[in-house]
Amino acid sequence: MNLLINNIIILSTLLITTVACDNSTGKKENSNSIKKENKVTIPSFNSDSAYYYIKRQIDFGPRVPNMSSHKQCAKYLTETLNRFSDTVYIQETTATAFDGTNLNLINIIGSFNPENRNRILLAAHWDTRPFADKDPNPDNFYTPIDGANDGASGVAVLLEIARLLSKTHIEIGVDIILFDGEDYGVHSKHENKYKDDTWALGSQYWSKNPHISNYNARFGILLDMVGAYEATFKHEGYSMYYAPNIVRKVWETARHSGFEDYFINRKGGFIMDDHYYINKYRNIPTINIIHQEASTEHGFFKYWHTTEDTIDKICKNTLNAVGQTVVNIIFQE
Ligand code: AHN
Ligand code: ZN
Repeated sequence: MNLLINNIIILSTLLITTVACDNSTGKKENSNSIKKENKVTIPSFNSDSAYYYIKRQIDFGPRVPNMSSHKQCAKYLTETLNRFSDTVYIQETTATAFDGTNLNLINIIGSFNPENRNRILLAAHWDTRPFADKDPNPDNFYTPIDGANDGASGVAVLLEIARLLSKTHIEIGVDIILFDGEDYGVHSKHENKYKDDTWALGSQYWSKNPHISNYNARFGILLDMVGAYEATFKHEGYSMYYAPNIVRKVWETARHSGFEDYFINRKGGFIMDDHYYINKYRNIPTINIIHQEASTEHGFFKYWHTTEDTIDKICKNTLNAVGQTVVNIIFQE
């Protein structure tokens, strides 16, 4: 029964692989080549490009499930990942929200070297919150948000990484998963605001029904709110519980790359997010790079779940710190 609902479309196959192996020198490289490269140059993350990918998402309007702007953005993300990766999978499903709304969700997955069993999973949520329930103005409590930071920033960093990977030959398998329905969690003014499992609906579905049965990866990295000015990333609770070695590895790499002002070696809170379900249901040790700060009531960045989560709050240096750190992780594996 599940398989009928689990509507997976494989967009491109091996044909794309050969084309995607064009490297930056313009020479065609055979993916079956036994010649080993001994010098690997780590590509430079381009934060202008990542910023542009945020702008493109914002321009569709709020990416709230069931809205036309959501559908249009899904098409854009699918086409973009299809240009950069070897294979794109679209996973469509429906889920019931906390208020009974039936949501049409789309998880979008771009895979590099799909045949390699040695893989890394990178993820972010692409949907945006349907209501600004943390807005200082109560008139906005039911207004959808732009989600420049909360949503678009993580996706943009992953699209830029996909672009870089399309120009570089790598051996390792990489899956970029854009989850839907992360931010439809229970409204803070709702009668039952501590209802379980109302967040991260797309990743709950994927974790129980991965795009490839028995899907596995060595580890996973989730990006959430990675674009604000003066962002601070602390050791998130579930990440430390399920994947302490990955947290240490990533924070260490960030420090060696010169980003210790962003990646702080301090304990953060436990955040219910996509990585929780990947750990719980798929047993893939997955961490969350998420902006947490002590100065706000909710512990997130100042404009979290407000109508002010807009592109003017995005800082290219922050995008670069996160993007280059993740690129360095991929290339040191
Ligand atoms: C909770 O507030 C329970 N989780 C936050 C996860 C989240 C929302 N990330 C972005 N938006
Ligand atoms: Zn959110």
